[in-house]
Amino acid sequence: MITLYTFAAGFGQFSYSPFCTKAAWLLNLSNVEWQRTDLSDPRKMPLGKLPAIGIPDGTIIPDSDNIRDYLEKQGHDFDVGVSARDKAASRAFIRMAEEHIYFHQVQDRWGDDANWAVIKQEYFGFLPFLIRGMVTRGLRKSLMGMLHKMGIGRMTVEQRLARIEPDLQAIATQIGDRSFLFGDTPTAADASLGAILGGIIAAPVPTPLSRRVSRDPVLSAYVARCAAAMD
Ligand SMILES: N[C@@H](CCC(=O)N[C@@H](CS)C(=O)NCC(=O)O)C(=O)O
Repeated sequence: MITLYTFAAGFGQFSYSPFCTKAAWLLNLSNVEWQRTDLSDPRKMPLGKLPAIGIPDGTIIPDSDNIRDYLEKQGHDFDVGVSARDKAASRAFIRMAEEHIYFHQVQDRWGDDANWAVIKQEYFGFLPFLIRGMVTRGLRKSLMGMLHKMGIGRMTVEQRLARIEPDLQAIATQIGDRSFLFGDTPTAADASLGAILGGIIAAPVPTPLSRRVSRDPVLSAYVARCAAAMD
């Protein structure tokens, strides 16, 4: 049996972390037997992050991309019927979601004071009260420093919305009148984009970005379809 090491469920999602949700969806699509183990501290994982899976020989495989690779090597094809050209586009959509759109979600959750007040409690409520404030202040400062260095943290909300808009339009155009990105059944790219857009919609306190996605009829219906197909 495979064990998925994941951050806890929250805000109506399989996990606070869209990468953990993506990994769970890939496992579901593969029809393998698996169980979840929730962790709050990923530092002992091979890459110091979640998700990771423990496979039957005892190896721990970190990173949702490596998890996909492992499942594919076990014989599962996530992209049945997807042409070579669409597989290339799929790779680009995954990267756009995971290396750009995702960080706007992080900025929304950790940078926005109203959301931070909720997630601080949700993510770190297990910490003893006496040290919680100090630990969470340090973590927030370090994450905001990273986003500042990336540039996202230097933008106004309006500039961030303008930056992400063409990405969202590209996704909506790709979906078009289909159920999923590359046809009427979910593929690997949907596990990634569905989880990341779902995480944005699930902001505990609505933000301009979460409203932009949740009010988009194509994107919000797509997120709902992904959740229904892969949960
Ligand atoms: N590329 C990784 C990204 C995983 C990732 O960024 N996980 C975050 C949660 S969404 C994490 O573990 N953060 C904890 C940390 O960096 O200390 C994947 O695809 O699995």
